Amino acid sequence: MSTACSFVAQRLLLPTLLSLVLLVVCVLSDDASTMPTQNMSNKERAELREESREMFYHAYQAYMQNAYPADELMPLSCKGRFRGVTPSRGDMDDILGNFSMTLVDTLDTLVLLGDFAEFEHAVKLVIRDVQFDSDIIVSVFETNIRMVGGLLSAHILAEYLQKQADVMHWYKGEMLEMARELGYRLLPAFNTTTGIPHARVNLRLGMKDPQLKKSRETCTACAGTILLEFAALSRLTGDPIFESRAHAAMDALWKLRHRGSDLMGTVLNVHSGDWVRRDSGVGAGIDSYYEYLFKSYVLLGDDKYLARFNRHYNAVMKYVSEGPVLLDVLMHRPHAKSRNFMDSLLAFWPGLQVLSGDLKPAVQTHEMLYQVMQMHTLIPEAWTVDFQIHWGQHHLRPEFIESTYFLYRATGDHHYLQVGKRALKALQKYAKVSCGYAAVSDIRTGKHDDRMDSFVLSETFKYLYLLFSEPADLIINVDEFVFTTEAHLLPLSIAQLGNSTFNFRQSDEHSVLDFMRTCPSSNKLFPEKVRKPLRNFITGSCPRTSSGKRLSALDFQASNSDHLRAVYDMGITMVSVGDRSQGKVRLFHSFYNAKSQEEGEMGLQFMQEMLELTKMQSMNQLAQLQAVAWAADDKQEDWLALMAGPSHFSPELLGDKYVEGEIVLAQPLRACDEQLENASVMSGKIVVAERGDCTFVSKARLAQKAGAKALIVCDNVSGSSGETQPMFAMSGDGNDDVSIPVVFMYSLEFAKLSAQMQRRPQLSVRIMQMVEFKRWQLAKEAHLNETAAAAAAASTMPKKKPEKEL
Ligand code: DMJ
Repeated sequence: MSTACSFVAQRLLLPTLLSLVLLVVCVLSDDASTMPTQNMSNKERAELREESREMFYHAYQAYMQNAYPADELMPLSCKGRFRGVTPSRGDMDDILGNFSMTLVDTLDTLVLLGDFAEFEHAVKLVIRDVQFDSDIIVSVFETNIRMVGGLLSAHILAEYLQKQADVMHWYKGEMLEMARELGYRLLPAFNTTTGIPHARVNLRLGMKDPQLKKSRETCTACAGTILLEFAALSRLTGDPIFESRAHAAMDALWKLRHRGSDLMGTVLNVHSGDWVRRDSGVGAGIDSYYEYLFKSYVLLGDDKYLARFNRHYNAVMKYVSEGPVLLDVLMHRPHAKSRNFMDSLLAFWPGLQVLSGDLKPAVQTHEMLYQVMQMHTLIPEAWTVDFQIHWGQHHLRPEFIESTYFLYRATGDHHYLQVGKRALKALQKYAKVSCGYAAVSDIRTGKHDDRMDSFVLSETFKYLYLLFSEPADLIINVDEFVFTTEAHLLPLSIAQLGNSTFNFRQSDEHSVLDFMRTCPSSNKLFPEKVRKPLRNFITGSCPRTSSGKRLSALDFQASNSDHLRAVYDMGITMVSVGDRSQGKVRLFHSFYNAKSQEEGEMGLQFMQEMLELTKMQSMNQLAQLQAVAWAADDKQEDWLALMAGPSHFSPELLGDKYVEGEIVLAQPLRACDEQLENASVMSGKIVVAERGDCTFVSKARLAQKAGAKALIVCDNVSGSSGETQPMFAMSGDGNDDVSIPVVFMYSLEFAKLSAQMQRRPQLSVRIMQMVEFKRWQLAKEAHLNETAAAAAAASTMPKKKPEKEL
């Protein structure tokens, strides 16, 4: 049996410079990994369904017995997390409102599991214990999706059970009233010039809380993930205010799209409507905005939302999606990638693609995610383009399982059951603790985190249970419901309740609807065929093959149609990456696509040559790499340099240009406040600030305002290093007001600089082009060698004969 081979030679470092990006994937056709997935027996599937149920109860009981009425369980401490009582985790705690969030979030999962008795008990507890009149600032988005959504779906299911199962006759709509009350408490957040809601609101004081005075920024997903719950709330209570506010927010967001690219950024100012972060992808900060556009169409039947979704979807598929990979771009410069990593939230995307009918890319991206999972066992919070861990946490998120579930429902392919099984077993092995399931703080070490987010019960275990259930196992027909972003069930019948405030007009965007009826038709799609070329995306090695008469990589010209055909026959497909004018292409090689075994092998050799060429090109990267250098001794003879990345928004240090100055740490180190505490000592110095809390460019502006000569941003992820991770260029926000050089250093490199700073408090550093630094060192060495050689020569040369013998 021949070996499956694949290797990745993907460098997406400094994307503006690299002229060739290679991604090589090769699969030998008779490899075992390409065999169709084994079907899962009904017995095994039922066992996994029961195991999912047990997982749910293990977590649920741990919460109920040790944490309730707290918002969350802390599974390592085995106690509840209460806002204002448990030590604060900063902004992260805005999720918590001391309103028993995990229980509310979990109610409808109990119904899906068929546990009516526990559901009834839990509903009684919620009605008895949960209240909202607290002087607490909460996230509008999280409160809406977890609490309002949880209450609404529990209300709907309680009424459903009254009718269908003849239970809970005492229930009189109390949870709907609670949802209405909570909705009112969120409404003050919508009083903005644009109609786009503030990110946070005080449950008791609304926006009158002095801490919210400066509130300005929100994320696109935060503002755009309201409509499903608010429409349901309006339609069920008859009060139109909620739905009208949510529609207005969606309309305002739509107006902010980039008119050229149709993309959205991730952070905006709710008053001015200006973009604060123009990065555009499908993960953190934007994910559920796209989801709610599509699902608002499904739930409410308003074509306008489908048309908008389609416009964005086309843009995402054009700029963000590269085969199976999804990488952020800048909304106003969509041909250039702005990030070199993907985050785990984007794993919901294939599920959304399935719902929208675009199955083939859904299969591909899911396969990429599965390979990341196979490589690291648990999907990390973020991973780089070459599938290395970028952020090592694993929060037991549902997104990958959610997509697996929707793909299984759409295709019936047992591969997805096997994927789900693997995900389930990984959770059992690495996340199960005696008191519930604990998130993992770093999947490289397996160390646990003392958190179990409410979505573990409301989504992760729900989707696992659904994946392993036959429709007949469920008491409700899930096809009659829309799953909110928190996996709460809202019935499609809500559309029939109508809307007293909104007339759905047929908009001029209507024509885009045709998109949904275009290829690929899922009827013709065989997922195994799509997945197969993507197998072994990440690991493996390629055997050498004998050389025949063939096109060599060196001779290859992309403008030559014969060459293109030859390359195609060898099983190589080419995808343009980023700005086409820069001629970057990614090559995929697959034996599966080759015309013959022989040509497949030629293709492999071609790819190896390309790799060599790429390596040489990586020398060019050096040209972009910056150096932070300092003299190791007082005589300034020996210099040391550490690598740093440049930025897109600051002047480049090329050739013999450099900046030099004493180094000073920003206070506070994150440099995100309006003013730096030690601004007075920064004039003419090189400032160091830590990554995080605000954008790179805003840190730069602050340092510049304080008179700094340059800024070094150091990474906030411990253990990161340019030796193991691709260096990247920091992106800005499209403005060019930063005139000081700004460079980025990963943690391990910065630790070395920091050690120097401790030893020499007045340390002066020089920032320059790395290649110049190397050249400078080589010249110095050459000079020293020459001098040494001259001296040596002088000492060995026969002494000039004295004129006269003495
Ligand atoms: C959930 O709260 C929701 O799925 C949300 O849309 C995204 N984040 C979490 C799960 O990761």
